[in-house]
Amino acid sequence: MRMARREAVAGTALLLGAAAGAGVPLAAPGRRGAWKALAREVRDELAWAWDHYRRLAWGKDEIKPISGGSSSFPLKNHHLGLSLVEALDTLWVMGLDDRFEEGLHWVLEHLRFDVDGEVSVFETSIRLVGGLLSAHHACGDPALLAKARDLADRLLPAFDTPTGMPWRFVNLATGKPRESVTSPADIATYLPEWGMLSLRTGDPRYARSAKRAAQAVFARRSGLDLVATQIDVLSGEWRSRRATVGSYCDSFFEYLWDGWQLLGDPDCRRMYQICVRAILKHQQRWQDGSLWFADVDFETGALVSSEQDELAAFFGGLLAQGGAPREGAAYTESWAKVQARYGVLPEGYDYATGKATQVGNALRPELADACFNLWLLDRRPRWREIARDHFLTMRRWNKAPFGYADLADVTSQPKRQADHCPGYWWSEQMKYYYLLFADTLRFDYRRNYLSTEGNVLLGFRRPGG
Ligand code: DMJ
Repeated sequence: MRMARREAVAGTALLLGAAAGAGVPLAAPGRRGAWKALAREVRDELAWAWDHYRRLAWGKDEIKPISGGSSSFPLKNHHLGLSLVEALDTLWVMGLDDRFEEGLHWVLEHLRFDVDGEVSVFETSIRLVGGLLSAHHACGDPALLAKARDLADRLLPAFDTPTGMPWRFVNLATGKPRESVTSPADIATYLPEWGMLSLRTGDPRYARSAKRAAQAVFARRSGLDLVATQIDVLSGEWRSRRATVGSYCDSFFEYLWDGWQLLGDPDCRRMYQICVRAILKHQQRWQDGSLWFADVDFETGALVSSEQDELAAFFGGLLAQGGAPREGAAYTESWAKVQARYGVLPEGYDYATGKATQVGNALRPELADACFNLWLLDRRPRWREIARDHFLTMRRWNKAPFGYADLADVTSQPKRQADHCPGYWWSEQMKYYYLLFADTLRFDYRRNYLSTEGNVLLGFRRPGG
């Protein structure tokens, strides 16, 4: 979509403000049009990337944005249109209706899950079950709900364990599970999607399995109320001692809160409060005026590591949602400082040494996710500004010939790209930016729910509906 001249100028002013780090009063009265112009720029980028995907990788899981090739995930050597499914509700909320319709058509005509191959239960659920459910929420087509249900039915055999915690992988055709040692995030990131499935189909098995799995992790917390990163779902024994808010545990905490927020389940709120109180007590660290969360031994609370996963950057938004807005804001500001320093966040950062420990960037959405959730709560312009910088630096560094790419090294000059675009790019940051900047009538800014993958399960407004 082309911008009118006035809007283009406003968009450029935003750009200059960010590039110069000039602290332009972007949210002052009268600048509303500038944010909307930026939203159009976000939409233009998504449409541009979709058109390349349409031409070069239609129905494939992931486009390779530098070479124009493709890669499969979550199955090996078989494609399920992952990026297409993840993009659907983003296209819809942006009003890219023709593209939404062509994607929907592909799903209805070509997407089948009867494949003799093994998938990660967690990744398949958050991305594909969630993507189909949010597309169903957008347009109401019952075939989308049927497909989400078919896929969840193929994942369900993984939950058949003595503890109720699911195996890590399952075969979509045979239901054969594999890998009993897995993480709290893999085990307990189901409730919102599977709760919605139960509500919409009337079949309680989905919500029941999801809740039982979350409760099983919670029941095994330590005396300090902390959980660790690895557990055996057959014996129920922990296989690690490291408590973290990053990778392996992140969305376990998120979905405890979400079970309350979306489904109104008070057990989930209680579990969330107990877990997060313990994190604030045992993992909170202040370094040079910045708040971080250390990895600690889950039974003694002793420091294990000061290295932070970029994945944990979402946690500021969650803290604020769960009733700790000061800590949520401070933690998000800590990550914003790292963003200001590197331009694009590195995958790993050590707050004690002030150095990047993993220099790649997998086109991550977490800081924009936190900004979105904080902004929904307090509407402070600061969150929009951090998200704006996230978008502009991503456009500067991650944009490749045929789409958006991971970075192999955020510290090199110039930053080095890698030939991969993850499916979540289509579902997460582009949607967070757009919703933050657009003030769209298609979204209810007061009553909504976005999943860990950015899938909108509540809050869409149909035009004229
Ligand atoms: C997404 O798939 C989800 O947000 C998940 O919970 C963890 N992070 C990736 C994106 O980085």
